[in-house]
Amino acid sequence: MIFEKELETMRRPDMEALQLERLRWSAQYCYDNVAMYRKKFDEAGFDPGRIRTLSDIRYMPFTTKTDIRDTYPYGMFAVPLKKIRRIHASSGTTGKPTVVGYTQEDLNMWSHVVARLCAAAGVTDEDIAQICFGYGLFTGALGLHNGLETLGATVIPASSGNTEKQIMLFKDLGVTTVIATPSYALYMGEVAKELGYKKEDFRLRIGLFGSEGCSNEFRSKIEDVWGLFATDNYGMSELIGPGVSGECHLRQGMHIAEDHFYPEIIRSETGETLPEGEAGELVITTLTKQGFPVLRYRTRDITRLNYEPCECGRTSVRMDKIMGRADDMLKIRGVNVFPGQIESVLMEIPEVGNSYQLVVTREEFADRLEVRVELVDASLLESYAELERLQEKVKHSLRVVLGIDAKVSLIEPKSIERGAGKAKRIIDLRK
Ligand code: DLL
Repeated sequence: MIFEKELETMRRPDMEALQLERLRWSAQYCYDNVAMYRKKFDEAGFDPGRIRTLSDIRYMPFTTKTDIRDTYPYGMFAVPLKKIRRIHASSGTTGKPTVVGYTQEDLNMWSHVVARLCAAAGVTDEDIAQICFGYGLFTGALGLHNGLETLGATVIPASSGNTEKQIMLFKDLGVTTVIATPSYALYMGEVAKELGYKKEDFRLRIGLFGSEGCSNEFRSKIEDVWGLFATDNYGMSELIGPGVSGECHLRQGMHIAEDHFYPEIIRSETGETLPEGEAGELVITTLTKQGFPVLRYRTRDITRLNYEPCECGRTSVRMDKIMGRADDMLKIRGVNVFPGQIESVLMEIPEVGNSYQLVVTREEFADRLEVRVELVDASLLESYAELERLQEKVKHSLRVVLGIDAKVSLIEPKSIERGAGKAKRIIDLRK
């Protein structure tokens, strides 16, 4: 089902005309209402009134996480606090969180874009959706919650954690749609199996996953354990939360809600705009947001854009799965690798379990990587010869597929701590 046909199937010239009109509005609005933007524009000699074409955006200064930090907590809000209906925040790994605010119009838009993506994945008003993201400052839970209600689905706000109860609810309430991080979805599947459930005990048919990377191989494991169809969904708090982009039922890239979010791809090192199809850092400009608008926000996420209309009928530009964060890219003896590629290799090896960690250290100016990966079966640990054989197999696959040499440590099943939110897979000891 297409939720907002007119907008989702718009011809490219019409979409560009709409975007240009909105870009001009958004740039002027930020200049008039946020001191930080006014200062940046003035310093760069950028006059928002002179935007004539979409490509003029390249003259506009970037916005970064540092700008948000420097104006903590409300310095980038463009309306008086009285008009802010909701505040969310993302837990910064260091220091203060990133605080974002929504007006009523922003909340309405958010619900709409999320409803669209849920519909694109195949969710309907007949579905019963259990939200296993943590409710709270994180945008995932309330974002999906309101979007699914807007679509007309029945929403169960289970929140994250208490895994056995989640599984009981899936079964007893006839849940058809699950919303979680991929790592938590697979973990719940492992627990359900241990408790003796079979996938036929459940009515789950669709999983809307996101908020962290998930290789196709990892996704197949989730689909197998639950017997469902999974889509990938992307967003970030600074932009709105979930709802920026997501896969339709054909899963040929994530459709961007382009009428509200204007995407560009740049080369991180230089800031130059890259042509269509090239991989680089995703930069997003919000076109309609009022409470916390961002202009040319550097997401640090690496992807690629495809403007070909999709066979599903939607004409919106699609982005590839996130290949990694600009900050996460590992350079192992000259070879660039993203953690997601390592995941793909690991998940193809049957003896390897579902959890892994990448420990990065720097010795003598070179990054060194240790891949710690759980075994499926603890009995392997008893046979030294078997263990060594498997270790060599994992090492070999990493070398053949990615061209890197890593230290491989095989560890007991369930020895890596499981969480209900985003999995912590990279331990960077370089800093
Ligand atoms: O994770 C928003 C969200 C919630 C998206 C629920 C989808 C579903 P933050 O907590 O601000 O917001 O984290 C944003 O998470 O910059 C990416 O690095 C990563 N991320 C989000 N979605 C994906 C995805 C939410 N589908 C950061 N694949 C982003 C890979 C993702 N990484």
